[in-house]
Amino acid sequence: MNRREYLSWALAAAAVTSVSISGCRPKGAGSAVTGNAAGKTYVPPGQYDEFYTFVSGGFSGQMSVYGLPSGRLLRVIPVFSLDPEKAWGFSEETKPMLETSHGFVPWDDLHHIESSFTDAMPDGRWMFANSNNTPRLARINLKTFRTDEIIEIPNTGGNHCSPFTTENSEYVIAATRFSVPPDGPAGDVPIESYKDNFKGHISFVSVDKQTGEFNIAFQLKTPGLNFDLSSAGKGVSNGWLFMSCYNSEQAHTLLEVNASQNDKDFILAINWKKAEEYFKAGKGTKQTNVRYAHNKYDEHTHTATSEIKTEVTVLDVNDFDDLAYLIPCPKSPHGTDVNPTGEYIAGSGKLAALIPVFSFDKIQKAIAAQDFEGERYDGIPVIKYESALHGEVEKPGLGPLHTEYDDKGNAYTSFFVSSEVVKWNVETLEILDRQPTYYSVGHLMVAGGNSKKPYGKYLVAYNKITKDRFLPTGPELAQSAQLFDISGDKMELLLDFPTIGEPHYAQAIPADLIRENSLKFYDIAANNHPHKTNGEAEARVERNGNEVHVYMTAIRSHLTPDVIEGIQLGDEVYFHVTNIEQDWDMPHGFAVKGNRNAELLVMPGETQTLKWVPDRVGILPFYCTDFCSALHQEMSGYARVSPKGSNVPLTAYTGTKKS
Ligand code: K7E
Ligand code: CUA
Repeated sequence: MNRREYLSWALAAAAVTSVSISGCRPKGAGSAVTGNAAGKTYVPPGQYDEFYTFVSGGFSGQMSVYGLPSGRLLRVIPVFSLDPEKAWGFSEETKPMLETSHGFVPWDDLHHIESSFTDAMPDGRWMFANSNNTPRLARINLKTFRTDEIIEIPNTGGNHCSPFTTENSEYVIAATRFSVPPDGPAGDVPIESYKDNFKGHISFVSVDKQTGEFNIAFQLKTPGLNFDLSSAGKGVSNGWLFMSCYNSEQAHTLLEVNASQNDKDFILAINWKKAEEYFKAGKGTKQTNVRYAHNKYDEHTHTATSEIKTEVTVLDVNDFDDLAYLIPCPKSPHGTDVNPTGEYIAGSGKLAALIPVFSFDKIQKAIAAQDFEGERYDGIPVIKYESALHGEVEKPGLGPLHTEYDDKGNAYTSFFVSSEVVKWNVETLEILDRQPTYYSVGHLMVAGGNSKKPYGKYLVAYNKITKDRFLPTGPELAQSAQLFDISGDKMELLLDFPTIGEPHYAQAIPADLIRENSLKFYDIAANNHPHKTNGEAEARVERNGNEVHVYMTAIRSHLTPDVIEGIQLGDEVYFHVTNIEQDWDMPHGFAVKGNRNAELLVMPGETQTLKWVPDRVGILPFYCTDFCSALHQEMSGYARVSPKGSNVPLTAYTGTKKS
């Protein structure tokens, strides 16, 4: 099929789908489950799920945590977003986490989640996440289910191709979605000079083995391609990296048409071990006109810091002859997914009518034999398609996006346009099964499906459209997840459940890997917060100019102090609340009437700060927002605000008034 034929075919197919879903319910839509499906997802009250699943929240900027197979929502973790429930981005301690070189950026578009790996298996330590809009990477600590670190990525416009990690999470890889001129004043160029001035950058962000701390080790500068998705080699292909690229036309306007001209775009194969060698040998160039924020949350001070960095080391792939190779890949590839052994790489051309599967062994042989096309692409050798190809999955469906693998040598590819998941054998490329999704599946996830030994058993399709699946909720309907049992020959639909925001990629981790290490409370003796209150005897108020600092403790069922007088209009009041409980699941909340930010939710052993600028004279009550005991309603107090210059002395107490 040529491009024109294909497009009309795809459009016709899409039209059929949309007619049927906006008209009447498609046949069998509601009854696609068999009798024992309920039993397979039923986790009786009081029992635990088998897997934790970490799901991207798309344009909500959050990450949500579900149990599998129940589909129970366990937690929503703010990452690139504000969360008034947890005061994320509102408390004084967490505000620095959302700082960037552009200033405070309280929102982003989180697409991909990848776990930290040891020996190509999830190790239950961290989750990594990307922000697509203002390019950043985050690290979420699986002991606390909190975002511990965010680093901004320079020379990058849209951090979509990210965060994909190497076999032992030596690096988290982040590549630019939009090629742009490098950061700095030289970026002021005519946009039509794209082909001369726009470049891609691939960042290698190292992860400290002990602490997890990020550091941008180096960047690779590439021709002006748009990087979409990536997968690091593992097993036989460890040391390599495969990234899908579109817009090989290097168009700068009307990409819908102009970036869909070429019959094939590329998968870029990078020898990252070589790149690391060159970097360590000092072959890179220091670029000193970049600015990027590096934000860290310290679990002992319970406080984040933000630092602007100004230097990055860049290696141009064209300065070396053995770093980068292009493999032609049909029609605007999206996912590029390496199988568990590391030998096969599935490409997914969004506009292609087949799935090309490349062989790592053949790629290596082609490189050794210089089996390249006559012309380089912007300096990079192009391996001949046939020389890299293991084979093609024929007529798999319409609009392939992503592929995951099971533990039995099978692959599962999502098809957006034809709304289905297709199972095929990686060796024989034979199609084994197809099941409809409701509707328009984007990413899919097999438990452990990007590791070297997938857990198999479950597949979750993450769908863009739900239409008639759930009760209507106005113009916007929830996006959805659909759980399939993949333990048999045929996939079996078990469950639909809504997601938080738009789901893209997800990771499932066996519950035992995380459960045992989950933190129960912060050790109060190790709390080094500068405004910690060591027990009720130290609770107090202090004035420093127009700043009033309240050193407050919380324990069932009172706040100390609970009577505060002497605050004046024009003051900035900082409530530093220390939860002095040392017991699991015993947070206390804090809110004061008229505060214009959020509540605090303070974990046992932790100190958090709420800034309050009173706007009126009077008595303004405050209280604990988390129903913590039978006398939770009594866990409250009063702040008295007087006019500026009033002679009411600053006092605070609980119980007996101090003289
Ligand atoms: Cu990973 Cu959703 Cu950004 Cu495909 S993308 S769907
Ligand atoms: Cu503490 Cu309610």
